[in-house]
Amino acid sequence: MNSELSASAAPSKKWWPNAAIYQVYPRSFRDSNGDGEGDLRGIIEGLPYLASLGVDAIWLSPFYTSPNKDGGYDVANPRDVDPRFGTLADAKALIDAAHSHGIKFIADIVPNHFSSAHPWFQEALNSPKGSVARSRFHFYDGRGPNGDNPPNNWISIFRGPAWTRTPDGQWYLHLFDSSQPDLNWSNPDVAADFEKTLRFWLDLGVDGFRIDVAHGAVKENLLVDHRDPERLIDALRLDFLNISESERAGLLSDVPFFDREGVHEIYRKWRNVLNEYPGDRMMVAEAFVYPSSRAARYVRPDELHQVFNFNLMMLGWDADAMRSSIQRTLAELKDVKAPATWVLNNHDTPRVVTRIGGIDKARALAMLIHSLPGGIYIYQGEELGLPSAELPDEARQDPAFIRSGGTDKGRDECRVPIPWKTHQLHYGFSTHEPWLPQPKDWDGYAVDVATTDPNGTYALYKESLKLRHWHPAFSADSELYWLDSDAGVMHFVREPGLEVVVNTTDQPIVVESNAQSILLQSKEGSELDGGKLTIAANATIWLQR
Ligand code: ISL
Repeated sequence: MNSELSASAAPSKKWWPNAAIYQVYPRSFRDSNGDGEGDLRGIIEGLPYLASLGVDAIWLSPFYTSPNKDGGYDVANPRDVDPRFGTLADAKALIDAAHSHGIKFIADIVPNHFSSAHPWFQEALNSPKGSVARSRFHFYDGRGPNGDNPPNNWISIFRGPAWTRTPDGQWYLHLFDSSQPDLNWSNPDVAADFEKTLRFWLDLGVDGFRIDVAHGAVKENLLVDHRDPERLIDALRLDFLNISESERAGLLSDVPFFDREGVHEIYRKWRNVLNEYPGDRMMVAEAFVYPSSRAARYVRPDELHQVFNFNLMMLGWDADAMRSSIQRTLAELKDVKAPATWVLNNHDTPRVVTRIGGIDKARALAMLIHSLPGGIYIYQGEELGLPSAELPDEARQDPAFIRSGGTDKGRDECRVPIPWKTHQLHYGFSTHEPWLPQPKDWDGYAVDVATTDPNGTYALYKESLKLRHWHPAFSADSELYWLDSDAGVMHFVREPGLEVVVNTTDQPIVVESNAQSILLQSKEGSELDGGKLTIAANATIWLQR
């Protein structure tokens, strides 16, 4: 038997190490005022649903003042609410309402860039070269005759040049859309402003922050060309499969705008700010860095609390690959004594059902990650078994689609508004045409059906989250032991008392097991009899030992 300690630290009463955190994409969750876009009051209306599902916390993608060129990740005022989502009073009401349901609240914070509509950027445009106002961003003269060429050859993550020229001839850097100028963290105004933002939301009662592009705030070699900027962007995409592991490794081993040493200084300071506050506040980093051992550096004891682990999102339904990925993640995080996180999809990626190839595999995969040591993230609609939506190009709004000239379809397909009610206009999401069209065949996924179907994906998630709360095997210090298993199978134990078997093959498989009973299964059809477990094809089963 191969023993492996869980990545979790010592026994802990903290709320977040094992939490199930539900990501709300506010624009698409629920619309309370009939304008076709979700809003904060709509989320308040949806809280009983989330409480009944059993989530521990919600994380909201940005709802701050924004021209909304990149779904609110273009922030024009990080300390106010965009009118499309409501008011600051609504935000306070939502935080309080979540707390009254026993649900924690995590806000999103975007340190890599502001919106070009932010007063600082407007001031920079109206200030001379070399001014303090310009030094809050990355303004440089261009190269070549008259400075007509950008300062370097970097490509934006949404494609097209990473530099845009201003009327006086200087260029500014934007790793994302041209409406998202990158901030210059070597200007002390930037750090001071973000500290103000952290305190603003902490004072309002948030329990933590999700940090957008946490690995990007600090840049190096800003005036040096990259050897292959187009391919570098391919390598950075989570869903880009047309690249070999060795090519990806070569390109990602040194990205001049990501994972620079200076970012850690920022998060050590932020940690000190959070430590000043009462209660158990936390931060989770979106830090997609390579190799994955680098991610552990973001959760050293004096830095952030969690880092998203996107590794399983890049793997197919392959038992060996998933097992090694899980083992590697747990080992890497054990060194820094931070709990693992497990993520199957988010607002930037295809939905898991679509990516992995069907609902059976998606349910089995969910039960696999729900059984691992650490915290889980659930993206809204995942619990309904929603697939990615098909969309006509005219409907697409993602800057990744627009800037790539349509070669990149963008991320709108996973952002389509949630269906709440069967056979109702816009599935009860809104009384108005939703901002992205919903597919015609989503009646079967609607919340009202899902919550009454005992065999549905919602029921599976609800039962799994319930077990995670009461079964002692899910405590933070529970160990995980791998058992020997046949090809295509993962078999492990978490003490005390939980045995997990995953069958990734298309055939039922017989596995030896001395378990006493079946706790939960992703699919009907498994049987436990006289030391033998017959597990259905493409299924995960939890057993009581
Ligand atoms: O989705 C991607 C490419 O199309 C990723 O590379 C993604 O841009 C990257 O993970 C950073 O994502 C975050 O920051 C972006 C924002 O568009 C994403 O929605 C957000 O999750 C810029 O703020």
